[in-house]
Amino acid sequence: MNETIAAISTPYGSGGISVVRISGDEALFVADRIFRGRAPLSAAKTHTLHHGKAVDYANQKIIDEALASVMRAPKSYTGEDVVEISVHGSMLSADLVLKSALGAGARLAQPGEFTRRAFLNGKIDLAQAEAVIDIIHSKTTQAHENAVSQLEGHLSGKINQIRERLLDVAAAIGVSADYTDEGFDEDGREKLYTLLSSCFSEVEKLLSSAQYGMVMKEGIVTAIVGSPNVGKSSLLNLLSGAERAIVTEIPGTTRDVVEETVSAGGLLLRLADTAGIRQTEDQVEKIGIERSYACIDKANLVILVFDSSNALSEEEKQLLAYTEGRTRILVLNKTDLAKQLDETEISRLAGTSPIVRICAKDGTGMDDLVNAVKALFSSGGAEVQNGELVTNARQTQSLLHAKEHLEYCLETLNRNECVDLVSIDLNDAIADLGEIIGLSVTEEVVDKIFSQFCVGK
Ligand SMILES: Nc1nc2c(ncn2[C@@H]2O[C@H](COP(=O)(O)OP(=O)(O)OP(=O)(O)O)[C@@H](O)[C@H]2O)c(=O)[nH]1
Ligand SMILES: [Mg+2]
Repeated sequence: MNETIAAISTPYGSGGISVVRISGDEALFVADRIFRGRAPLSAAKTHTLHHGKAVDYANQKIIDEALASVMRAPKSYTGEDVVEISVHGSMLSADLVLKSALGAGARLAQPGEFTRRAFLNGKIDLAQAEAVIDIIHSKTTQAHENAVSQLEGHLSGKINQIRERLLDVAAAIGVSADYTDEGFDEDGREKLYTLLSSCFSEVEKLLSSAQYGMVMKEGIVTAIVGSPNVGKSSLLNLLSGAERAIVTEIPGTTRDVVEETVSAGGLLLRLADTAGIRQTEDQVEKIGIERSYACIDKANLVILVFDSSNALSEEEKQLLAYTEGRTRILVLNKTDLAKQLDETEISRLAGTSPIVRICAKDGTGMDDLVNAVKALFSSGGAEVQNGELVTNARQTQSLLHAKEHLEYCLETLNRNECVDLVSIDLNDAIADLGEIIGLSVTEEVVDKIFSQFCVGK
């Protein structure tokens, strides 16, 4: 733990600057051996910047012009003494500075080791460490905003708040078991029940945000399906702003699944344009249609496209039946042409699914489509405040366990059983919430989380 570590913290390649980060008890000592400035860095005040030269420790040859920033423990990213040496954005300069630091007594940092030290030194909790990964990997403004807010501790604060209320309840039960024979009276039990059920609903609320949180971060897997020639590929091209898929007036143009990821209305759509569904004897088209169904089956969202200049076909009715109960949007395309589609019938078959009219030829109605997607996927997020959105599978799992244990607590109270019996499940729920912020996690879990980081972070 106290070994001094070093790594290149900027991406591999050429750029404006490259940064070599050094952290640990000996960071200033190592830095002094490889950096020549006006005065030794070990004499520098914390949070100061120094101009000088990075040198090769082995032969004292100048590597590059450099700036060194000094951040002393505990007010640094890792909580230890940290020196960051910036050189010109050349991979060679950065590599040489790193080698020099390793020669001068540092050891190469493992992936995520700087952030891991921040966690072990109590600078951030585990949910905040996960927010750091999310910031690095975020692909939409919304995911980014939520991750930043999580790093500030909003989710952790919420979890802590619930956990502390549960700890109070556990303490009250403990006291009653120690000092009284008869335990809680009717009034006391009722208070206990109210307290526990309010914690239960808080956990439930966080969980209800998780489904939305996950699609917000990972993207919405979206299948564009329908009969041949209705304009599925045209829609894909329009959404992606590029001629991604081949569009022709020949029905059955698309055979393979064409995938594209686009950002729309702050959400990430993982689009799959598929082969038009119809009866066919063509071997290749048949395989394509099988793949269309496979896409529907694994999608979070199905966009069913219809040609409004054609009447509804039997196959389209079957497709509507096949996708019933799925999160779907019905898109009526080609609104520039004379209408043949019976809209009363389609409204009836749509059930609660939204219907959007578009013209893929000129882009009319695209805002309505994006708004329909947003309306379907933002509701879970509306329940909680920004930064309290759960976007992580591990955290979701712990919340699920906490919810289960709290449910058992409430059942025990309902059965009028001895209050002592509540303790076991209550303590489990407290531990589950602790897992989220890293209070009760195994080394294995910690390893797994930090292995997702890159070297230098
Ligand atoms: N008038 C009009 N034509 C359109 C519109 N959208 C698409 N088309 C035309 O309809 C034809 C089929 O479009 P595609 O996007 O290839 O349709 P598809 O559903 O992908 O067809 P398959 O891949 O064969 O299943 C092309 O000639 C398009 O130019 C529209 O809004 N209005
Ligand atoms: Mg197509």
